[in-house]
Formats: sequence, structure tokens, C-alpha cells
Amino acid sequence: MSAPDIHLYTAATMNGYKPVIFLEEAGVPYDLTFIDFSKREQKAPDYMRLNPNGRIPTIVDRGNGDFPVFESGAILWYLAEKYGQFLPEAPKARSEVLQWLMFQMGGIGPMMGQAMYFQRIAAPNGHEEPFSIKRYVDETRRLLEVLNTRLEGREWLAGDAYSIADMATYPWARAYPWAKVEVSDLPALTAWFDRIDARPAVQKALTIPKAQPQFWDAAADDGAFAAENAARFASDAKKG
Ligand SMILES: N[C@@H](CCC(=O)N[C@@H](CS)C(=O)NCC(=O)O)C(=O)O
Repeated sequence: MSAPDIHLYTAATMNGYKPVIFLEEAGVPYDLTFIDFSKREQKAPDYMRLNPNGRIPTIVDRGNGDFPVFESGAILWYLAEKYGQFLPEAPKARSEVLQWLMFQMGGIGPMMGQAMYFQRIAAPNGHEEPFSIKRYVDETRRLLEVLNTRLEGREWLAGDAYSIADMATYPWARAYPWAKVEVSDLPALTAWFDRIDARPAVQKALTIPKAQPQFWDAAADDGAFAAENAARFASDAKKG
């Protein structure tokens, strides 16, 4: 049997789950290399030839001359076009999906990422920065309110169908406990979490390449899990 078209390089993180969710939802074959941050595999020269940013995820499309794609939003877009799924053709509907995809890539991801970094990595490594924490937590909360308002009276972020915009946003927004942001008063957002939580493909995706459910629930504050994550990036935080 020949190798599947898509080879995915990923890890169990918010950006890392996005292409796994797509591939499981689309039901297309793929194979995968787990990138181990503790061994800094994301910075290996061979990997950085595929992803010049030295981060995950990356795909290589064997069915398209070993074409590499990096940046999780571009990966979702590429896969949606290749397989003709989760990105509508009609120009306005397509634009709506891409607007919410960009909102995730330019807002939710970077701001939540910094809220997580300053609380989960910098602070436990001796860099307690209350001003930065407040800035990123407030901005995260504001962006989650934007999502909540958008989801009032609608099932999905764009148009009337589940799309790559939902797939990109869910792994980040759903990890709100890891950013230490409260969402219990945002009912449209939490109902959208429930809808996506219930999808079998998403449930499976969140175990690939390894289950990391602690990001998603109260166990985010489990001492051992938090300490392991702080230690994983301690050398980076100490350079600061
Ligand atoms: N904008 C990039 C961000 C990728 C990114 O930050 N990935 C993180 C994991 S969520 C990573 O690889 N971190 C390892 C590192 O910083 O060395 C994307 O969406 O693909």
C-alpha cells in the first residue's frame, strides 16, 4: 500500500491539534511524526527546512511533489482546498470563514498564547510580570467575548456550517483554564464548546499525537502538570 498523501508533523498543543481535527473530521488518510519539544526537534535543521519558523505544525503533501506547508491557518486552508471540505465555495461564505480564521490566527492564538506564557512559564521561572499578565488576560477575555457575541443565535462561527474557522478557534478558546480566564458567563461560547466537544472526530483528535486533556479542564491547575510545562520551557524563560 502506498503512503498517504499527507504527512503531518505535530505535537499535543493548541496549534498542533488543528490539522489533526481537520484530518479526522475529513476522514482522509495521513501519517504523522510527533515532534518532541523536550528534544528541541522543532529546531532541527531538517525540520526547519520544512518550517522556517521552527514550530509545529507542518504538513508535507506527498501527492503534490512533497509540498511543505507551515502555519496552522495556512495548513487548514490548504487541506480544505485539497479535499473540498469545511470551506465553502461561494465568495461571501468563503470570506466569512477566512475572516474568522484570521481572527483566530491574528488575535485569539497570539493573545491567549501570551496569557499562558506569562502565567504558566514566565512566572514559575522567576519572571512575575503582573502588568503583562493583566494585559494578555484582559485581551483574551475581550476576544472570547467577541466570540460569544458572534455565536449568539448561531451554531458555528461562519455561515451555517462547521468550518476550518471553528477547527482553528476551538483548541485555543477551549483551553481557557490554561489562560486562567473565566467564561461561565459566556453562554453562547460554552454552548459552542459543548457542540464541538461532542463531535467524535474531535474527541479522537484530542488523543493524537497524545492526550493532553489537562489543557481543557480544571486539571490545568494540577501541580504536576503545570510544573512539567513550566520546566519544559524554563531555559527559554531564563534567557529573558
Ligand atoms: N503561528 C504558528 C504558531 C505555531 C506555534 O507557536 N507552535 C508552538 C506550539 S502551539 C510551538 O511549536 N512551540 C515550540 C517552540 O516555540 O519552540 C502556527 O499557527 O502554526
